[in-house]
Amino acid sequence: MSYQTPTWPAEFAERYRAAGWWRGETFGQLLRDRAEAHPDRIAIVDPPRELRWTYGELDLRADRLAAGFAARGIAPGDKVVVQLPNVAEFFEVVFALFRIGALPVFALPAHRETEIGYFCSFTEAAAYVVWAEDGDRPGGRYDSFDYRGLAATVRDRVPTLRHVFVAGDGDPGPFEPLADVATDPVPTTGPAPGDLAFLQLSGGSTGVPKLIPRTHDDYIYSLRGSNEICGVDEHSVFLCVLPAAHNFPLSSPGTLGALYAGARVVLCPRPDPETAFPLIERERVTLTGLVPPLALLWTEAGRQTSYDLSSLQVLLVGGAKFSEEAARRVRPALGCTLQQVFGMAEGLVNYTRLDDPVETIVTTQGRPISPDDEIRIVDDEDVEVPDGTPGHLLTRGPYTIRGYWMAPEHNARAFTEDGFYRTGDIVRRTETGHLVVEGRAKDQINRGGEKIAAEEVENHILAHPAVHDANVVAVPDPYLGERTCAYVILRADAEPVKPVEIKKFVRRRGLAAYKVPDRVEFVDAFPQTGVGKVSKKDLRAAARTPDSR
Ligand code: AMP
Ligand code: DBH
Repeated sequence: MSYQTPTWPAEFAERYRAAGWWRGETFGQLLRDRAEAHPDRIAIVDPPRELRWTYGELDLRADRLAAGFAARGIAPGDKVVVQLPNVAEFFEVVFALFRIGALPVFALPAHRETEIGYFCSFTEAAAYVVWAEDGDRPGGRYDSFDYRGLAATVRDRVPTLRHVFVAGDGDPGPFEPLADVATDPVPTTGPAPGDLAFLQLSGGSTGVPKLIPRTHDDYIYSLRGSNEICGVDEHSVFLCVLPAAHNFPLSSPGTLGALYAGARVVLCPRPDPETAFPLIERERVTLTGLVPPLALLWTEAGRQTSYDLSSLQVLLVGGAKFSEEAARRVRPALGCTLQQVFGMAEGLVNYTRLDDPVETIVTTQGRPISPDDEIRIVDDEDVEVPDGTPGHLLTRGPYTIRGYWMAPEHNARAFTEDGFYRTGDIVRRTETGHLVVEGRAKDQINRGGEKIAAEEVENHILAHPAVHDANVVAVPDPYLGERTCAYVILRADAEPVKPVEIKKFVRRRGLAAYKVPDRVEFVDAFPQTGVGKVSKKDLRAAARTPDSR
């Protein structure tokens, strides 16, 4: 482990500090400051459980849990994989870890043995936090998946994992209930503003997901910048609809932006309008963020709802390209301003501005948060192209990482020598400096905002004994934007298999369900490029016309 993950060179760090972007704040301290300034203001609302935690209560809970974690040997720099649904404990846990200087690794509820096992072993995680609810309660509020079973499998596979903590009122099984961990607070020094705060996940384009190291200073700047652009202040009420651990609802401006502003966070247990609309009415929600497929669903439902959505001022839509037609429908249906957001967990976040002309709001994905976000749009030879011409988006700036965590080979490809991140997105810049996402150069499928690395899924399909070769590509889909199609060549001597068996096989390997191919097609050969490489471009074209094979 002698590799040092690249970070900002000293002259950049100095510049970002001098400009006032990095202000020497930490998450642990910012919660303390808010709690001291307004202890009785509501910070977190967890509606299904009727929890309403004030800033004072969240602060105290974070302190008590931090003390309990520390007593169990969780130390500064330790990694803790956190896999929780949209529940109040998510914030108690991550702020406790922030206070210690231990690093949450933000897993999604959809992740399974393959992903969680990898996060735990690759980061040598000290602990893993999961959710269990009382199974007798009708309807199960989140998902019915048994995370304790997953935890048992992972613990057997990863000997370094010392603790599993179970949040929620379900039977913790052989593990320790999170509720038993908290104890009397002990003073701690806490991390420095330039220290890592957590590891975020990348959708990625490689065989295994990449981890994204974010510091207190850089991430908090992105929150402050986002709040200003999205109009978040202490009167705001943010509804967290997407999985809380995802970078978009976490930081754009997200739950952490809302807490930074001293605002209120309302946790939505499920993303459907039937769950969300009553909460918007009851809690007077002012802003929320959705991926495009949900935004379509909400605008459809919003047209004829009897719920009062008049408090909603801003709907952020991002994670995948939002079509112009769908974008035009937002205000008529929901009565709020659309704000497009084109962001990435690696850093750079672009927003349309609330006062941009409607045409800009519906036809672009916004412009960067910071005057110090450097944008380069280049051709295949890394030569800059003129405005209006699509090219590869490269970026560098005060909240964009200089390298993935412990990934030397990948970093050499994903970053230029002078530290620009190669986003893998194809964009063009308009005269107004807004970016329009035109496509993608990375080998990834964007399934309604859920990113899938083709190579990762291909590797799992290749493990099937009947499979000779596999290629996974995106197919256009009217609802999700894209779905996945796996083209598979079977071994000549293989027993016949059905497409559904390939899907089941991938699922059984313990992969998040959204990565299981939507469609599997058997072919005799793959189309090739001039130099004899598999042409994914031709495969994508073939996938558009299902009877072309
Ligand atoms: P990740 O790097 O996994 O955090 O995923 C970020 C990627 O999501 C970006 O690089 C884009 O490919 C995609 N993305 C996010 N927001 C948008 C958007 N508004 N329009 C198009 N693509 C988006
Ligand atoms: O897709 C993303 O990763 C994303 C989208 C919008 C993101 O990370 C963000 C805003 O911060």
